[in-house]
Amino acid sequence: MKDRAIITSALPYANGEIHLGHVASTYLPADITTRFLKMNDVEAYYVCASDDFGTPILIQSEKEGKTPAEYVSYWNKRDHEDFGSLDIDFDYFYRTSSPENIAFVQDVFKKLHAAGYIYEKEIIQFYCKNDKKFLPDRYVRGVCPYCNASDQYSDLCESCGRVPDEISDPRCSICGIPPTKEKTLHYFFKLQEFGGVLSKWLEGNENLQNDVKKYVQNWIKSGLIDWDITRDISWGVPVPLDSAKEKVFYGWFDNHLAYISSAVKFLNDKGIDGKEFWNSSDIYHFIGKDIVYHHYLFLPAMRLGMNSEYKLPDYIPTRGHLTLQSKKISKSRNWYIGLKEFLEYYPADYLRFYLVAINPYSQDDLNFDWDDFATRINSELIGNVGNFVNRALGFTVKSFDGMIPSPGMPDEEDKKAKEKILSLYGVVNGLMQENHLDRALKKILEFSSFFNQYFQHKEPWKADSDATNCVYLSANAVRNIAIVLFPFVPGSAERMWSQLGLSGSVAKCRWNDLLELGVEPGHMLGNVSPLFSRVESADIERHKSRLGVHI
Ligand code: B3M
Ligand code: ZN
Repeated sequence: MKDRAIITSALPYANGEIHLGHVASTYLPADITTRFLKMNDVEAYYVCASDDFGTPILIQSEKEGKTPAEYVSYWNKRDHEDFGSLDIDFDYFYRTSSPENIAFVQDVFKKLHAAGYIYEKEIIQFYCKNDKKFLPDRYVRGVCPYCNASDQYSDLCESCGRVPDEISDPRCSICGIPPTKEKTLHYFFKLQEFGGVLSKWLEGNENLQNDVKKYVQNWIKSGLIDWDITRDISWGVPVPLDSAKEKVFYGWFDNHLAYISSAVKFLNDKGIDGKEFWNSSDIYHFIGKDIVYHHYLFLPAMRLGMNSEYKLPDYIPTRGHLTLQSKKISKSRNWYIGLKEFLEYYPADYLRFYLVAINPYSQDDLNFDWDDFATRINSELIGNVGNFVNRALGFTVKSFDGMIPSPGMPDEEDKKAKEKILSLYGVVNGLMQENHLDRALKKILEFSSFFNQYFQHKEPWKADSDATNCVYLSANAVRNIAIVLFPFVPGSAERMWSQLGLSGSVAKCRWNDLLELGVEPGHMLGNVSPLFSRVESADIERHKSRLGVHI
C-alpha cells in the first residue's frame, strides 16, 4: 500500500437518475475503500465525474428540447446530490465535458497519432434513410456475432460482454427499419498491436482479480481488433484534425480519460502537482463487470500508447450486477428503485449496510431482496450491533450515572474480551486491503455478537457481579465498533461516537486507534438513545407492491 491513492468509480452517464443497481458494484465499495485508506494515513482522493458525451444523451436531450450541455448539466448536479445523500463522499465530482478533459483528450489523441497508433480508414457505416443520420453504437440493435444473443446494441453485447466487430441483423433503434450502408472516414486506434504488452501487464499485476484476468487473456488470445474511435455526431470531443471537421470521439475514447483530467485538475487546484501525484499513487478504478473490456483493454492500451505518461491502474475492482427481487433491473419496466426514493424511506446506512453485506468481491451477481433487506437490518444491524451498543451504554448510564468505572481484577472472560478488542485491527485490516468488504463487515458483526454474549454472560446487573470490567471493556468495544464501522455506515458510527461522549469526530480517527482502549475510567458518556428503528414488514409489503407497476 502506497501512502497516496486515487480512487475512481465508473462514471455515471449524465442521463437519468441513479438507482440501486449503480450504487452496489462501484460507488459504495469505492467510497468505503477511500474512507478506509484515509483512516490508514493514505493521502487518498476519490474522484468521479459525469459521463456527458455519447449518442444516447444526444438523443434524449433532443427529445426533451434542451441543448445537450443543458441536459448533462442538470444530471451532473442531480447525480452528485443523490450520491451525497447516500454519504458517497467524492473529493471531486467533475464532468467529461469539462474544458480540461476536452483539452486532455485531444492531447492524448495527438500523442497516440504521433506515435503511429492512429490511422484513418474509410468505413461503411450504418445509415438510416428515414432518420437521415449515421447510426453509430446504440443507434443500432441486432444479434451478437459472438454469442448469438438477440437485441444487443452494436457497441456492446450485454450477454457475453464483448464489443462486436459488426452486429448481425441490424435495425435502426429509433425507427426499427434495417439501415443502409454509407461510406464515411473514421479514425482507428491500433489495439491489435497491444495484445502482447497488455497480456504482459495483466500477468504482472497481482492485484487484479484472477478470474477477470483469465477471460481477458482469452480475449487477447483470440485476437484483438483495431478500435474505431470517432463518430459522425454533433455531441462529443471534437477530433483535433483539419481532415476530421464535424467528427467527434467515441464516448469510450474520452470518458475514462476524465479519471485523469479530473484528478489532475482537482490536485493542481489544491496546489499539488497532479501528474506527479497520479504517478506516485496507487490507482484504483472500481467498475461493474459489464465494462471489463473497456477497462482491461482500451484504457490500459491507451496509457501504454502514451509511454505510460500516466501510470496504469493497480486495482480494477470488478463486481457483478444487482438484480432486484431476482429479476434484471429495467427502468422501462419500472423494475428498479431510484436512490432518491429509497432514501425517502430508509436511512442511508441501512442501504449501505445491506449492499455491502450481500456484495462479494467477485463478478457474481447480487440480489436486492426486500424481505432479506428487512431481515438483515433488523437482525444484524439492529439486533446485533444496535442492541449491543445500546445495552452497554444504557447500562452504564443506569448503573454508573454514565461514568466509566475503574476496572477491578479481570477474570478469564474479561481477559478474552480485552484480547478481542485489541485484535480487531488485525482481523479486519487485511480483508479491507484485499477488497473483501463483505467479509470484513462479517467479522465486525462477529465481534459485536461476541460482545453481546460476553455482556449477557457477565450479568453485570446482578448485585454480586463485578460489573466494572464488563462496563469498561464493553464501552471500549463500542468505541472500536464505531471506528471500524465508520467506512461502512459513517452516519451511525458518528452517532455511536457522540453517545460515547468522545471528543471530535470518528471521521478523524485512525485505524491505529483500534489498538488502544481509548475510553478511560472516569470518562462520561454522552446522551444515550437507541441508534436505529426497525424495518416494518407492512412497509416492506408496500415497497414490493410498487415494483413493476407502471405509473
Ligand atoms: N458511463 C457507464 C457504464 O457503462 C459508463 C462508465 C464509464 S467509465 C469511464 O457503466
Ligand atoms: Zn431509423
